[in-house]
Amino acid sequence: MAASSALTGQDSQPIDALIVGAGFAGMYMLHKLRGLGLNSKVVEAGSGVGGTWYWNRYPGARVDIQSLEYSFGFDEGLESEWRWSERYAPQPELLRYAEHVADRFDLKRDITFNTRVAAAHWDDAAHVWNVKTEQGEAMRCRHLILATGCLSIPTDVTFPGIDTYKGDIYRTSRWPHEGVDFSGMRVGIIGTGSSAIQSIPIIASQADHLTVFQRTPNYSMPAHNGPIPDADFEAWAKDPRAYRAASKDTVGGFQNEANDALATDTAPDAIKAELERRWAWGGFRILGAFADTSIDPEANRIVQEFVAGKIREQVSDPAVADLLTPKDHPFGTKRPCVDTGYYATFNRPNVELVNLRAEPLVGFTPDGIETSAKKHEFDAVVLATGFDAMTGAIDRIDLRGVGGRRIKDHWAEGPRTYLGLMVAGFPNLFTITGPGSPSVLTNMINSIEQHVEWVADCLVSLKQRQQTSIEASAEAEAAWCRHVAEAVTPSLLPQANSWYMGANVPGKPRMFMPYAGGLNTYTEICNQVAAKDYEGFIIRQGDRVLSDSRQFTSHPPQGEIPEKLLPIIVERLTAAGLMPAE
Ligand code: N01
Repeated sequence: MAASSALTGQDSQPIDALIVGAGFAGMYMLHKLRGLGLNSKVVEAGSGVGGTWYWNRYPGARVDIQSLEYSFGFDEGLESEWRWSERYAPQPELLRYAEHVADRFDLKRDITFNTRVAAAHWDDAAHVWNVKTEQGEAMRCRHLILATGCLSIPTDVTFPGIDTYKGDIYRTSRWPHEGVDFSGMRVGIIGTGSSAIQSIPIIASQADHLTVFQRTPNYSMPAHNGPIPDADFEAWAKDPRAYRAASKDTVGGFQNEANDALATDTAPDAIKAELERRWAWGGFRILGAFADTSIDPEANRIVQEFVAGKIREQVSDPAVADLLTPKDHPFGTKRPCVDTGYYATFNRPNVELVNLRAEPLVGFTPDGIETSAKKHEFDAVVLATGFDAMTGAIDRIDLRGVGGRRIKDHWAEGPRTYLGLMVAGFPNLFTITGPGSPSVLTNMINSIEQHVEWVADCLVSLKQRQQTSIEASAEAEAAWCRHVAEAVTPSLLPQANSWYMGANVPGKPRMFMPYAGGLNTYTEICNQVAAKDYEGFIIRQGDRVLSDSRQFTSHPPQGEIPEKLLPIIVERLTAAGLMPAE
């Protein structure tokens, strides 16, 4: 198959690997490959490193996994010289950390900034990727590694009349580097996801008046942020290696005191005590309270009611508290938010909540926003309207594999991958934390480390054996997609209209994109696949097929499933056609 015409004609020697994106994934990938003697470069759309933490500079932006765990563990020197100031580091500190990593490992000399990849076409004759940037540069590489982030491309959402609006519009995900001071302003914000929930308390404290336009409320837990308690730091510092290993050996890639007990088997007083203890601890801790809340609707309702009670405790107007209480999705089926003072912000006299379900948004006017009930005047409007998650940054690239097949066509019914790492028909293309991997259901840094190390081992293996290409087989890809469905179907996760499901982007196929089987299970599967000589992959030397292991037979370890939950699980798997009916 000849190379597609648009991107041919380069004479230069291909580099070993081109990495797209200089967030945490791209930086570690570069460092790792460099250390292995592979000639690698990075292209990055922004003017600096940091990815998520480079772009999302809105007020209040901070991590929702504790910083002791949301940081690299691959280098003991890096680990020991960095001290986080707070349990949940704020965005400026995370960006400083990213800069520190780049400087410490001298990464910037191999990163081209302000450059966005527009197209990448596989040349089946030369076994290279021909890459073109929006800036007009052409590059050739043997391996193309997309470290483009799961939440990096904002949705295309727009509103009638938005171009007529005379005030300033800010997107949380594209916040001005110089910051924004809302003092004395009338501000409107659209959206009540994590970005809005973090920024609303701070904008409210600056602005004269803040109007929050809510379509769907979300669950949010208090961060109880502050300096890292000495006891926590000491537990970590005693043996960071063991601490990190323990974090990685969990479902979510962070330590969350997972409890085996079932809420439906626990006495009400004991349930309350457990939920109160976890609420007081803060953040995601409440997610691990009981083993059945993610599966059994009755158990989930117990936690929903507890959180609804907490919202009522914090919001003085019962009608506002009721509006802020989610009713359309089970607890934990959208990524819950972690806040600092979110609910109490609605007690401020300068904050107003507009329920867009009752008074739909009509559009923008030159002076502000119009709903079916009223015209609101604003000096500035903030859009916290979310991302084209998991696939947006990948399928916006004109990516073509064997025979010129476009990734958009391959993914027309939802993203299909093998292990969330590779796509059938797209040789030597790797996705870091791609769809089909645990990624956004986990502590991203631990998922990134696992992926980067797996990919690096794979490239070393190819090089040592003088192999030219590796490609997921169609059979293994299909088997993995089925397993991804099997992993999520027993849970309540598919019941929410979440961005995990692609539900926030009109026309996007509905499919649960991340792998819900847990980071620990997933890591074991990836290791088994590699140990079985890259089972499920087709490996070539030139045009000659060396190893054609099309099947994926590695089986995830079976955890203990409480007997009481088995009927629910069997019923859901059977209804989804993933288990034969008796
Ligand atoms: O985006 P979202 P986000 N009219 O999609 C609303 C991560 N993150 O940027 O739900 C009116 O959650 C939309 O309403 P609805 C985290 O994983 C992490 O806040 O579609 N409203 C929703 O309320 C998170 O889950 C942190 O009805 C419209 C909001 O906009 C993910 O990023 C911080 C609308 C979008 O919420 C995404 O969070 C921030 C319209 N036309 C983000 N279109 C940390 O804490 C959309 N909305 C680490």
